[in-house]
Amino acid sequence: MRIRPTSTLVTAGVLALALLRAMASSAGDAPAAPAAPPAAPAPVRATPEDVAKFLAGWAQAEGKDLDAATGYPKKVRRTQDGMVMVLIPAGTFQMGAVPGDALVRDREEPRHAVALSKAYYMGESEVTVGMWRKYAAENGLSLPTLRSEATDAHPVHYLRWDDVQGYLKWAGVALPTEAQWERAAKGGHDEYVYPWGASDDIKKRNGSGEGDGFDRLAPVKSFPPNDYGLYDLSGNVWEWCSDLYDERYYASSPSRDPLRPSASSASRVLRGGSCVFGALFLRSSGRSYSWPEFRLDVFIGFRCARSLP
Ligand SMILES: [Ca+2]
Ligand SMILES: [Ca+2]
Repeated sequence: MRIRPTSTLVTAGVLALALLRAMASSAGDAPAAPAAPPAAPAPVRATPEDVAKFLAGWAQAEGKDLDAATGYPKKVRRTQDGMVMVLIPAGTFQMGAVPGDALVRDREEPRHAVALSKAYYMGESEVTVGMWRKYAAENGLSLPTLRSEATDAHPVHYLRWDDVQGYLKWAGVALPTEAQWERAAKGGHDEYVYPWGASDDIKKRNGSGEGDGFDRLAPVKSFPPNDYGLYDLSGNVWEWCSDLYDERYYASSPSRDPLRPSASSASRVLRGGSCVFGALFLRSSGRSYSWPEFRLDVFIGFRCARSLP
């Protein structure tokens, strides 16, 4: 809006008055802070017996390092498929697009604080073809149609959300919630747009194009992990989450342990982009979706999670 010269002094006077009022207000009654999620209760450190009971039948400790807060192993290895899982701490993080991110979409806003009340194990990589081959053999199932470059070390792909439910039961795990996925991708850095930092880097992920060394799928762990020790959150294959997708969910989602409830035949969240996508979906806050009963895209896979009790 253009301000006419005759009104400039009046406008300046009004602005000065507003400024003085704001200063008086901040010196006295502070403006209300945005609502923060309630503080998570302090975790009770588990006994060795608790840990053994939790892991029985699906995983064992990988190494001797225990998490100081919970008493659980920092890493476990799943019994059925051999996948290593990393313990992600409970706590609060900022979910949604990082301020100043030029690629932000409405579905990633508003950015909001989310408290995850329980630590959880997250697969260090996408589930591989070799792991799925074992699952299929033990359960009399056929493999999905695989791309020609796929070896046992590549991520399994061309999977419907419905396809992975049997695998999850077999391996004793779950899909991550969308919040668990994003916290894991950010690696403890709320200000990171990508799992490794502020800007895209072809040395850190398998996205579209050959510049990163792979025209299509790459074997899992071909790129460096993020600060939580997790690989390929950005790119390679899309990863299913447990939540029902809702473009406007962030405007009303609970601040603690959000999980958009499941309903049959409704779209489900996909995260992380794939080897045929560019920066928009390779970002940690990028959100997409598909329907549970369709094979919409060749490059859809998954990784698994499991929350502490
Ligand atoms: Ca690539
Ligand atoms: Ca991925």
